[in-house]
Amino acid sequence: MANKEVDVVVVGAGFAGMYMLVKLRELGLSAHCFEAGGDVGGTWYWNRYPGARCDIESLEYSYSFSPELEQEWTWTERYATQPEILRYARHVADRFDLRPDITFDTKVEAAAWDEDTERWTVETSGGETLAARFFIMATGCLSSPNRPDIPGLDDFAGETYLTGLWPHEGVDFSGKRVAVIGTGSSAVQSIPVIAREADHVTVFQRTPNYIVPAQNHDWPDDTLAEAKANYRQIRAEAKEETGGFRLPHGTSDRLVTDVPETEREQEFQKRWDHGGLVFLAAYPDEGLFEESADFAGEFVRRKIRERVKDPETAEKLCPDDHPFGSKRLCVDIGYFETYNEDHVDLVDLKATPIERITASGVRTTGGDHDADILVLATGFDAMTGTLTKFDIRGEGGTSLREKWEAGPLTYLGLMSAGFPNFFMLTGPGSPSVLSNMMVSIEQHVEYVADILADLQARGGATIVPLESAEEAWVQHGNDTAAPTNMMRSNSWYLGANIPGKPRVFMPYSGGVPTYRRICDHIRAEGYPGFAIDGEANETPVAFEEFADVPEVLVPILEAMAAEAEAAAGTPNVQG
Ligand code: NA7
Repeated sequence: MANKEVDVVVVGAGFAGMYMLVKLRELGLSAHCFEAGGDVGGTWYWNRYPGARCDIESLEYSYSFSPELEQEWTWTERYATQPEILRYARHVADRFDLRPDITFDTKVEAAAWDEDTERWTVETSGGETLAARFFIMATGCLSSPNRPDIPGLDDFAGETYLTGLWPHEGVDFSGKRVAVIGTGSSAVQSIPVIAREADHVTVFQRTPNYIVPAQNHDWPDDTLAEAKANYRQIRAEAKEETGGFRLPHGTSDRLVTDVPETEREQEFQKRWDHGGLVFLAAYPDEGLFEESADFAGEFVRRKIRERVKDPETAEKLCPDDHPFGSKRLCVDIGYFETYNEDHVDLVDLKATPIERITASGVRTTGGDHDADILVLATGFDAMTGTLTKFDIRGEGGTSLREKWEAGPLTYLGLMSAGFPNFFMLTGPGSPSVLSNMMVSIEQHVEYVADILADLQARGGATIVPLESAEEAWVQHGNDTAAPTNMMRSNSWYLGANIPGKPRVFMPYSGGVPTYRRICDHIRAEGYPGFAIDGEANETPVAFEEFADVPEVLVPILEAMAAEAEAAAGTPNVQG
């Protein structure tokens, strides 16, 4: 029996959960949020490893919903550090007085839909049972750190840390030999900072990554003043870009293969000098063909060879087994230069794989590497890892975990058939990790709030997607990702980093503006693909008609779709 009744239970007090609380209050709904951590901030509460910072510019990785908040908060650096982002999250919690509606250090353990009462019964680790009309997961996309299954991990006699679960009191590396496993974003950010303190650092690299410089700097006062005067414009521009962040250099309307070498080099150099993720998307075909991606790839490799003095180490650091842009592009501050230090070594796990962890360090087929501290920068069970940890049961006791055994099934990455009144903010099937999370969070939160307001207005009680709509959405997601290079690498977008995880492309790759237009269309048309109070709207939605394909790519994509259709022997709709 529930001992408390609310309109909405929200799980997670990161940026999605906090804004959801703000919107639910505006709607006059009672809501309670449960947060496993001791404070707000979500990913920025847990990921406190040295050097942690955002790879989206601070002026864009921030809430846009409150002009007053925009004006009163001042970001100090171009790419905000984790402590600064966490301060911002705390400021938001205080400013909007959110804490009374959040229970910290408490997990939601199970949630089940009760068909008779049309309520979710939610059980928490604190022993509470709540009845709620709506159940919203704001649990983030990268919130289940991956502790790798390396033999002997528990035998290590020194200290072991996961970057995604970093101790709040920090770690003292001075005088220590440190082994870092992994070379993704977290490792790229933390290694230069750890190396400044430690006696010796050995980096264990399985896959070299494409990495571009952040060109970070403090914000000059005049830039900040100008941004504060133009925030509406900044937000509007970001929302119209595929990734949800501004591209000051845009994307060429020509194919990279059609551009003369000198012009291409100048273009890449301009973006390199600008710094950060704008290096992506210089040319429209880069994301589609390996040969096209390789122009940028080769540019990055040349830069690595310039930055790393020892040619053998430089070669090991050069990515060559996946197309540029097919895995998350990393952004660095002095990463490659760290390998020029005498006390920093790189071990190429492709040549000498890890055999086991021993009491004294890491044993590879090439020998033993002693260490006092082991840092596991080994990433996350992304996008579905957290959602499937919970025991969530929908109609007829169906388990979400079981339903998703072969991969996540959602409509719009927002809801799942058979789970009424259950929402996932930035869930699998939405742009999420392929975008500026702040932009996608705000869009989802506002969309959910609109759905709840529409339900309220029509006196409705339940909303649930139709299986047919879910199938169509999953198909559309697969069709959209199919021609891209992202299908040609072992990335966490595909679950490839977690042994045994189904290889399914999880985020929606159609881009932020296209996705938003689809969502807005569905709302404007009276929710095709959903059943409201049991009344199904089966009007099909032609998702592919919303695609925003650069003109130069239209004939190419059409030809690729025709080829795929011929190969499959079935009609294939290609956006
Ligand atoms: P990532 O990008 O998933 O990186 C994890 C790294 O750890 C990557 O280099 C992996 O190699 C490596 N890894 C994982 N498991 C192992 C084992 N068992 N042995 C050796 N190496 C391993 O996670 P991050 O935390 O760095 O970044 C996640 C996102 O957070 C990032 O994109 C930003 O958006 C913020 P692999 O490449 O799989 O061969």
